[in-house]
Amino acid sequence: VKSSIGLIGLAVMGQNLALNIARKGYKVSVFNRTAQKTEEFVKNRVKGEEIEPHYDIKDFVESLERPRKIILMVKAGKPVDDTISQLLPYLEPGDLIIDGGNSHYLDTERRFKDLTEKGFLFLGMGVSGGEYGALHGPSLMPGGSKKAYSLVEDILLKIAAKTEDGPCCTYVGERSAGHFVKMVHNGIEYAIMQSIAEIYHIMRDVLDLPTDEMSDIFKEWNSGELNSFLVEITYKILKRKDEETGKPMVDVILDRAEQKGTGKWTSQAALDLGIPTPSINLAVVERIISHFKEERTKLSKLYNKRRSALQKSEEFLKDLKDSLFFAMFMAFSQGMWLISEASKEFSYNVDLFEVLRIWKGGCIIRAKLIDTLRRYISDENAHLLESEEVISLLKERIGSLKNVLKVSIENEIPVPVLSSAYNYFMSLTEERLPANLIQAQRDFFGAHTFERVDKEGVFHINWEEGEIG
Ligand code: NBP
Repeated sequence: VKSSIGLIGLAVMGQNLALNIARKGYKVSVFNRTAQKTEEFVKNRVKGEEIEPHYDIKDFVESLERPRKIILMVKAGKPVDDTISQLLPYLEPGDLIIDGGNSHYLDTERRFKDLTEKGFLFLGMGVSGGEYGALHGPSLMPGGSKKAYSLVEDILLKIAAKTEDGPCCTYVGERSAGHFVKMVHNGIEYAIMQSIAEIYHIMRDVLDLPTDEMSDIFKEWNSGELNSFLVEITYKILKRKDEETGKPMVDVILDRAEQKGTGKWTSQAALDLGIPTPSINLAVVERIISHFKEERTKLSKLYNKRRSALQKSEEFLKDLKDSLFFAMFMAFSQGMWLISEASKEFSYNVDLFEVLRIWKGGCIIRAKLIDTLRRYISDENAHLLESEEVISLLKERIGSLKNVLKVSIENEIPVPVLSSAYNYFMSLTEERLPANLIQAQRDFFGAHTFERVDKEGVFHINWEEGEIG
């Protein structure tokens, strides 16, 4: 019997996705560049699931039902192109390749065009939820063509995470829309992680709280409006002790954060499209700064920080909680606005309401807040700031955020993402920004012209001539 689907790439994600698909009743053929990984996978993890290992790419392709459907879970970049080149000689027009890795959307755009011209079908599919999600139900963000999606829709809906609003999978949009949306998902993830980290920093270095107590606080927050996967793992992380030293695990982990590029790509895309995503940008920058551990250590001795311990109080804990809510909201606001703009610019035809629905389960940024966002999202209100409920939610919390920023500044704690949320909000809600002065400066040194507030037209004056004072 031929397999319903094939999967190439048996690292953590591929193994778990193959098991997930097989457990939903589909026969799966698998292949991996290094044969030993395939052998180990079959020996150690396949327990009765209908998974057929292959050690030759031609045999692998021939084991599949027509039209063939092949998921790639290989490392993003060149490995995807290499794997596609190896496959093509054995495929027939109408066969479908699905790239489930974190590919850059411009690579997906190129591959989509190339494969479509050759008569093949292609989906660029974002997969979120890490290894647990891949096995038990990820959030799936496939983009490409509706025709390609319809070939695998039944499988994808079955393996995706489920919420009361249905499976966390939908046809996201044309061509590279799926990978674009997955990239922004990760950008939002960066901003929320950094916001949580900044709150933790204040708890640790201003409130002087023991990690167990911080854990209890995050746990309590997770039972309310901040309920989310990232807050949940935070309280679990803070509870964990190092087996060797007995110290809290976070205290023995080096403060240097790595990245694989999706946050940076989100910022790059946002700058190219002209959409403000300062919280995402600064979350990327802060990971970069974290890398300079030696410099930070040296400089910290040259500039002693002024810190005065603040007594923990219910009021200040509420300020922290409300600030985190505010920052989380702004991360989504920036991300959704970016997706909306990309959808227009690249004719993706993305349904923002559906994107939020498939982020409700399975993925890293799943959060209770998404239900609120879904009530108000639209192309006209993609940044989500215009509904009455949101206006009062934000107005009620701005005082808390100001207080947290004040305490951070007084205690010389860096809070780039919390303050970016504040400044993004304050700039967007300011009728008259000082950009008139910038336009004057541009006209002064570069004759870039300016518009006037009192009449139509484009103007330029010779700034060196005429009256001064
Ligand atoms: P990796 O990203 O570590 O990729 C390892 C796989 O790529 C192995 O199967 C490896 O084969 C294969 N590969 C490489 Br490396 N170079 C290759 C080449 N030139 N030709 C063919 N195959 C090649 O695995 P992962 O962490 O499971 O992630 C898979 C994809 O899913 C990535 O794009 C990742 O960004 C994305 N993703 C990961 C997560 C996560 O939590 N890890 C979450 C969401 C998305 P080999 O065994 O022969 O070396």
